[in-house]
Amino acid sequence: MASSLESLNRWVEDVARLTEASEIHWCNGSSGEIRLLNEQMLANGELLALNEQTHPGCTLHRSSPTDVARVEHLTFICTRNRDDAGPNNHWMDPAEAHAKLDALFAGAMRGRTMYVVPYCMGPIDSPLSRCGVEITDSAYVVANMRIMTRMGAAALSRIEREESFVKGLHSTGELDPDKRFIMHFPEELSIKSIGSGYGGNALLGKKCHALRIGSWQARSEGWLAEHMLIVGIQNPQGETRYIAAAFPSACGKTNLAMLIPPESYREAGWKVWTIGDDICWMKPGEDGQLWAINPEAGYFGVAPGTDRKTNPNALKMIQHDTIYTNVAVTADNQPWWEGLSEGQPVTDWQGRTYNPANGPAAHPNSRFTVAAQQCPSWSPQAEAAQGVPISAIIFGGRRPSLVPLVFEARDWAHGVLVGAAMGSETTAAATGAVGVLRRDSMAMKPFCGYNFADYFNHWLSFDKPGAKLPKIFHVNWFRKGADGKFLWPGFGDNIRVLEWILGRCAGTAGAEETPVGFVPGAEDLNLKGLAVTAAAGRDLLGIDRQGWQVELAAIGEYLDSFGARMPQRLKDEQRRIAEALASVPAKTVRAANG
Ligand code: GTP
Ligand code: SPV
Ligand code: MN
Repeated sequence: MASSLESLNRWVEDVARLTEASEIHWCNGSSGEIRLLNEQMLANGELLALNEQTHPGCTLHRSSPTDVARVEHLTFICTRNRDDAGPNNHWMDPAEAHAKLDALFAGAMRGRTMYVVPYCMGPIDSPLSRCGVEITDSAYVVANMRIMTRMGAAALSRIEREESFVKGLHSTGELDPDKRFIMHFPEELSIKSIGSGYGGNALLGKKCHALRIGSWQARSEGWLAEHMLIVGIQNPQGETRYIAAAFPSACGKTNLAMLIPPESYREAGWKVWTIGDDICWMKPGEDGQLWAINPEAGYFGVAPGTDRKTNPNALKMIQHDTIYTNVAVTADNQPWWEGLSEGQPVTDWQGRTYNPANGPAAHPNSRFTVAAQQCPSWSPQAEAAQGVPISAIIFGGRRPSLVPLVFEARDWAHGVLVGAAMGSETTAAATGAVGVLRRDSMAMKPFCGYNFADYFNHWLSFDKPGAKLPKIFHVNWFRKGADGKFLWPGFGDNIRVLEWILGRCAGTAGAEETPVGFVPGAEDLNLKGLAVTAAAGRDLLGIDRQGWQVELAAIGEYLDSFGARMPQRLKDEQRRIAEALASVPAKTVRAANG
């Protein structure tokens, strides 16, 4: 058997020949290496220094103004059989995709250094972790990968021991949106990305590997690769329970992962532990529970909206040794974005003198890159090789109307339908219109590397004898009133909803049974000290039967759009709920606790 190292060396040689890179740099991940790279980037303007007194070790990167977000229309899954990619993905024949991309990569690194970046997704000694190598001509990508993954010598030696690794080839190319493609070859465990230097398009360990290729590997190996945060909630008895939550891009994962509970909760002894803010890999353990790791080592978080009042942990975490991308700066060279209550922007994200007529000072999808361990609520369990056991899975999205603050699925199959039926308004994390409601199953619409129908089937398959599966819930922090304002305060107060969720898991919290699922009554949620009016409370927790009938019909159409591959089990579940909604409303039934 040819060793992984031989295959890696051969690939590196082939790529160097194709791209005509003038130099090859194997990254070892050392601090000396990154210091040198940073000095080079500061010298050539790829990075700009920020105020060293207020933000030691922080830098700013301004991307090309047309390269500021993921590009879903240019992202492809290239499987031999088109149906394996499914209607949820753009598809291209693998041979055609290779030919197209190789033509673009030919000579693309002329005069540039080609960095070979070995990385490990997940704790270096975890059986759940998987390795990859990214070849890139962007030093900015290397600097980000060093924060976001376990990058360098340790990853390389794991790769030497293992049979396979994911090959990711990246070049910024000409940063031309017309010559930009993000291609995935799950059958070959490889990725080719050209024409973008931005986030999920370029840091190939993240969405490309850990989700699109990862979800494919997960299906064949019996685990799940999900767009989920992982958070530990410690109750006043000192017990910590772990929750995984899938919200679409820019819908609150980072914020929930590091929330600070309100004072009354802190005084009572509640504490929050951050494991991950974007991606979760989980696998059934011998005990039947789902055990989860965060495959990432850092956070690539949304800057706008991050403030002392909303997310003080994040604000503290990004005070030093952070790479900022596309934020604005103040007169004394501090990073600034909309929603930050201190400071005034003088230079916008494109480096122009700030003028409100040009739009926001920071790009709405401006980001910070920071090591996970800098988070004040970072949990040492994030390094645990076996991961953490998941007690509850939460789905959620931006739903200005209809969907209540929280509800619980009856069982696993219903929960899978709740995830599959998720809808959310689009955000600035991807190019295109913002605020358009679309289905985003399990928050994986842009990230599932195969046919959603097969993916739902894979989810359903976890429900088998001996499984101790988490309960599944749905939340909506984004319900709006007639005045267009959010009805729910959100952020730290979301712990009130998590308390109910964990109470349901423990069998101690009450609920009302509705066709949509179990919903807390006003007396089941702790709303003490909140300015939520009784009317807002009714809106937040009520079920509008007529509205839900329309929703269920739309969900039925959505399931049908996947054709014969859609599992009958989910269609049955949809029909069961639609019929319950259409029947004469029974008197509210108080569900037994738990
Ligand atoms: P990605 O990194 O793109 O996957 O995003 P994310 O899901 O981690 O979203 P994030 O936590 O960064 O939040 C995105 C935006 O939503 C920010 O501007 C937040 O301020 C805002 N937000 C997060 N949580 C809440 C909440 O509970 N209520 C309200 N109203 N806004 C929130
Ligand atoms: C997202 O869009 O969901 C992100 C940012 O987390 S990116 O890395 O660009 O995918
Ligand atoms: Mn994300």
